[in-house]
Amino acid sequence: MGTAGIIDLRSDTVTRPTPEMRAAMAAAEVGDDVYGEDPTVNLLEKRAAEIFGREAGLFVPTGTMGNQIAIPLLTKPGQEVICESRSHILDWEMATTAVFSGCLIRAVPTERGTLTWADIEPVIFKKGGSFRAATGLIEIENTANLTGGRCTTLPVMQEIWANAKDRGLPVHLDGARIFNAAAALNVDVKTLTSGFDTVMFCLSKGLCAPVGSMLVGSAELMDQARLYRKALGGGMRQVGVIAAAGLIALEKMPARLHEDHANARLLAEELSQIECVDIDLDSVETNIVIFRLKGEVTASELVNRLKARGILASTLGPNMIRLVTHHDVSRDACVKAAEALAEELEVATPAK
Ligand code: TLP
Repeated sequence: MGTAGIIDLRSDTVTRPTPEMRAAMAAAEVGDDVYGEDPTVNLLEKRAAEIFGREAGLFVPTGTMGNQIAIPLLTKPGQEVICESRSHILDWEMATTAVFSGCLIRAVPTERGTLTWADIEPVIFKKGGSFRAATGLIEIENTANLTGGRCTTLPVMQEIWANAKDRGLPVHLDGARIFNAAAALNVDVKTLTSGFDTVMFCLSKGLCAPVGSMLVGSAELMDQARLYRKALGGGMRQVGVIAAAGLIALEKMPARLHEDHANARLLAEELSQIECVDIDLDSVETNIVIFRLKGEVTASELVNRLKARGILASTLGPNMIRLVTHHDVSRDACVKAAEALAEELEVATPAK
C-alpha cells in the first residue's frame, strides 16, 4: 500500500481500486481489444452507452485522450473551439487541440467559471471569411475543475444545446466528473448530457478505477473515434483486466459521491473560519475546494507544512490551493486535515 496514514487531497485521481475491483480484475475475461474481441471491454462500452442513452461507447486510457479524440471528430482543421478560459482542454492537455485537431481554442472568461449561452453567443463566428476562423465546436466542462468543481445546471445546458443546434454547432462535454455534477444536481447523467454530440467521462477519478475514461456518442462517431484512438497509440489489447474495474466504477461508485461532497463542504466551512483564508463557500458544490491565502504565507509554504504532517494538497498559483475529496479520504481524515489547516494558518497569522 505504501501510503498508509497519508491524507491525500491533491486530487481524486489518486483513488486506488477497491478490493472488489481488484478481485474483478483478477477474474476478468479478456481478448484482443484492437480486434474488438475483449468481452469485458465490450460489456463496459455497452453499459456506458446504455447509461448515457447513446448508441455506442469507446474505452480510452485517459480523459485527455477522450477529449482529444472528440475534438477532431466534430471539427475541421482551422476552426475554433469555444470553451471557458480555465478549461482542462486549454490549460492541462499539452496544446493537443492545436496539434492533433489543428484547431484554435477561443477561451471565454466568465465570473463563475462555467459557460452560459449568453457567454457563448457573442464569440461565435460562423460565416468564415478572409480573417477570422469559423467556430467549429462548443466545449463544456461539467463539473468545472479549476473553478472549484462547479456544476452547470440542466436548464443552462438545455439553452446551450437548443441554440447550438439552431446554429448547426456541435457540443462536446468534458464530463471527467459528470457523476459528481449529477449527484449534486440530483439529475441522472443521461438527462444531464442528452444534448451533447459526444460525452467524455472518467472512471479513474472519484469512481476509483485505476485507469480509464469513456467516450460515448453515435455509432458512426464512435467508429471514427476508434480510428483516432489507434492513431494516438491508444489501442490497448487485453485491457479487460482494467475494464473490469471500470464496470464496478460505473455501476457502483456513483452512489457514494455525496459523501465526498459533504466532506468538501466540511473542509470549506472550516476554512471559511480562518482569517487569512479567502474562500467562496458558494463555489463548493461538489468534491473540490479552492481557496486563496490572503496573508504572508504562500501556497507552496502551506503545502510543504501540510506535507510534513502527512497531508497532501495542490497549489494552483502563488496564493491558491486546491483540495479534492474522494473515496480514500474518510470523514475523520477530513476533520484532521481541517484541524491541521487551522493550526498551520493560525500559527502563520500574526496574533492581533
Ligand atoms: N484532471 C486532473 C489534472 O489533470 C488537473 C486533476 O487532478 O484534476 N478533464 C478534466 C475536467 C479533468 O479534471 C481531467 C484531469 C481531465 C479532463 C483529464 O483526465 P486524465 O488525467 O485521465 O487525462
